[in-house]
Amino acid sequence: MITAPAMTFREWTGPLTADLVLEPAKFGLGQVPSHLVPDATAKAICGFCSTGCGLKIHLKDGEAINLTPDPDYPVNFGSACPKGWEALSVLDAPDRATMPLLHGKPVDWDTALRFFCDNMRRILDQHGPGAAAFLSTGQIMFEEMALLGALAKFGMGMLHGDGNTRQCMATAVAAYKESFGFDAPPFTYADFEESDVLVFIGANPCIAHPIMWQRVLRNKRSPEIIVIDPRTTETSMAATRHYAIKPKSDLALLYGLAHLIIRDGGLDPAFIEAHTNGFEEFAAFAAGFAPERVSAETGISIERLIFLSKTIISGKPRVSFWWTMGINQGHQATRTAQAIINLALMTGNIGKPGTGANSITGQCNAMGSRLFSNTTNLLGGHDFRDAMHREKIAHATGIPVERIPGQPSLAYDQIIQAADEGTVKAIWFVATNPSHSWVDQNEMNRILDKLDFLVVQDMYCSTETAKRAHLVLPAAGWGEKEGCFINSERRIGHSPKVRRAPGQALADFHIFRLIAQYWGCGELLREWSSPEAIFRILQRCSENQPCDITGIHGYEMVRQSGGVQWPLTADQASTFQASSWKERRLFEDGRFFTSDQRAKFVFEAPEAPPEQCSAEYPFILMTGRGTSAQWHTETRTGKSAILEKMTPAELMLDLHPADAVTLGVRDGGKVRVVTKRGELTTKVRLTSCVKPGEVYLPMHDPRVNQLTHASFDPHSRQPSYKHSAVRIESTH
Ligand SMILES: Nc1nc2c(c(=O)[nH]1)N[C@H]1C(S)=C(S)[C@@H](COP(=O)(O)OP(=O)(O)OC[C@H]3O[C@@H](n4cnc5c(=O)[nH]c(N)nc54)[C@H](O)[C@@H]3O)O[C@H]1N2
Ligand SMILES: Nc1nc2c(c(=O)[nH]1)N[C@H]1C(S)=C(S)[C@@H](COP(=O)(O)OP(=O)(O)OC[C@H]3O[C@@H](n4cnc5c(=O)[nH]c(N)nc54)[C@H](O)[C@@H]3O)O[C@H]1N2
Ligand code: SF4
Ligand SMILES: [Mo]
Repeated sequence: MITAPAMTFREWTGPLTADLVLEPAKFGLGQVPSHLVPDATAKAICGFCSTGCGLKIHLKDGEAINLTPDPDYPVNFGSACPKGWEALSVLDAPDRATMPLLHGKPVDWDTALRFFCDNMRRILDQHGPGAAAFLSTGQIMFEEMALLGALAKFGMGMLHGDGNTRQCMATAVAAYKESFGFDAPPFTYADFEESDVLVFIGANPCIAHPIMWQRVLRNKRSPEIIVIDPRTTETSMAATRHYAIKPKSDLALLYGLAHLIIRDGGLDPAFIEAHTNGFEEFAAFAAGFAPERVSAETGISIERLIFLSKTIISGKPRVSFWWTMGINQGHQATRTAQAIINLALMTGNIGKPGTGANSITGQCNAMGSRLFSNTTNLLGGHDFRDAMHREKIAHATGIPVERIPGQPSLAYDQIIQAADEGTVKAIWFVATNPSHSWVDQNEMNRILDKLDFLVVQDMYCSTETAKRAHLVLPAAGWGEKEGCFINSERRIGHSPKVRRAPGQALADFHIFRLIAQYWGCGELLREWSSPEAIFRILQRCSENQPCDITGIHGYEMVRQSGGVQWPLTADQASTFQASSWKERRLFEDGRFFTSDQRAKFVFEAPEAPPEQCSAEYPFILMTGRGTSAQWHTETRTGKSAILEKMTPAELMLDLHPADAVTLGVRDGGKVRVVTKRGELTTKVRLTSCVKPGEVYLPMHDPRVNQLTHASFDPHSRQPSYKHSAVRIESTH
């Protein structure tokens, strides 16, 4: 039975997502304009979140006229969230970039490309390969990401490139690599349905992944659903238990649970013995996390801690752990993600239906970026520093090995720091809007304004970053170009071109090809001639890696089979049956990707977050998603009239009523939110969904990151967006 999650949220005053999921017609969605009748249907994958829903695009004379969710796609079975339903309408917006803009003035492509190449070449020639960088995205097709990475690094000779996935998935990548030996999220969405206990930690899928939440609602095992989140969220209201943890105390909680599981006999000794390393040391370390200490550090009572560990122990027998940005964005994020992995390993909850230590990805192609963006890793999850890997990739791509750099790029924050120091002089942003979304925004914008050359390649010319750019390259968006995405469960899906891009906007793929031509490295990338040709090159790059996809017979197989989860080796392909291979998880044989095939227990002592409350800044500000109708910096979702109706009219700070009394603030009143870095004025919503001393702002307002404190996990270099000290002042 499907129930409506948002409706259980009594204090929720916004639009009801669930209404739209269940009754789209009420909102005028999915209806064919009366003067048009579709003559064909194309199958696509949604280009917003990492759920990767299948959409049917209805065509008239080869052009899209509307869409409906695909009932046959093994991800969403006919449902879509508001963003998916509105994916076509956001393409028609008056601020679409239709011409290249040079210093804000329209120019033709020839002028733009010459200007791009002249400036990049001058900077690289004068200052060396580290002087220019690209920053890409989890939101274009992975064939395009790979072409960008190959063009910039192998063709143009740039050393540094990273992406917005640093803001998002870097922690999960670092955690999995060290614990499992490869960046390998093990789950499949069927695990939502096959679990007895689902533990969501720092994740709010009712808002951020609504169709994954629909999969949870299909679970027929009467599961215990546990949400660990400092706030009372839509997801926690729909769960069976909510643990309103003190912000950023997850590490203590997770070690405390390990302590209790060991104490109360909840281990799976056979699994630990056969498939892991380092448990003895971890057990000795966890002995220091007795419930008294953990209760004091997390704000959760000893009774509730014991209940939680008992629930995991008696998981009847399947327990799955799911995490997102509440974990990935933190000052000790990698160790926290690994503390979740440790719980799954010690209880043997991995590689079986309904189990796993499962990081949910964010953007439609975050997973594609992790494997194929050629930024942190060499194409296909390889290591730039490894000479054998460079040889292999040279062979697979036809690029001479001496053009492949022997060192990885700087991380995003290090590139920005280098720009501040003046060693990076040019940055090329593709499909990301960091003047809004990067942490400590005033500082970021100050540094961006110092650059000799700032290029933005985007669908819209009005983004905060595009407004600061010397050169804007107009890009086609989802639906206006073809290629593949990889969703959270490692499923590769294909998305076709179903309409023309406006004006002179071009697919990122074509922009990269043109730049290669103008730069003079077109011949080097000769084989990278179409998205599908690049797909074949990337298949070769994946050979013998955990993400081996050499068994896929081109786009046709991806389209016909409802997507293909990686890996699919040539051997596996001989037995591939689309019907019986709809859901696959990793580690069913207990063999991991480390050199001895054992998973590793990794741990470290918890430390206090770098920015603490003080008398001057007494509140903790958390940030994250607002509603299911809003996407990040709202360049796309802000353009739909329907989504606009589902979005609060203005920014609202969630504040506890007890704090409002002390501050003398009314519900709906205005306050100033002040940090050491900046301030903004906002309306207040009084709600006990936040605890006293804690406040929340959605990230979609362009001012919010003026407040956020820039601290970074040392292993993943992912920013911590969810812990800043603020002061609240009444404005009257
Ligand atoms: N509608 C919509 N959906 C989206 C997106 C969007 O912009 N809009 N973005 C997509 C992307 S790229 C991503 S990465 C995902 C993000 O998906 P989520 O991670 O689910 O979303 P967030 O709201 O950023 O954060 C999740 C929760 O972490 C909690 N949290 C904050 N601090 C802590 C803490 O210290 N500990 C714990 N345990 N929890 C904490 C917050 O209260 C919040 O409810 O969403 C994807 N889906
Ligand atoms: N305070 C706070 N800040 C956060 C977060 C948080 O929780 N709190 N979360 C962080 C996370 S997890 C993420 S992922 C980031 C997201 O941050 P951003 O990546 O900056 O967010 P988007 O708005 O998705 O930006 C994508 C840009 O690409 C453009 N675009 C879309 N499709 C295409 C295309 O096909 N081609 C081209 N060339 N352009 C295209 C869009 O118009 C948009 O300008 O934000 C981070 N920032
Ligand atoms: S849940 Fe994600 S993939 Fe599915 S329709 Fe919504 S935004 Fe698109
Ligand atoms: Mo993200």
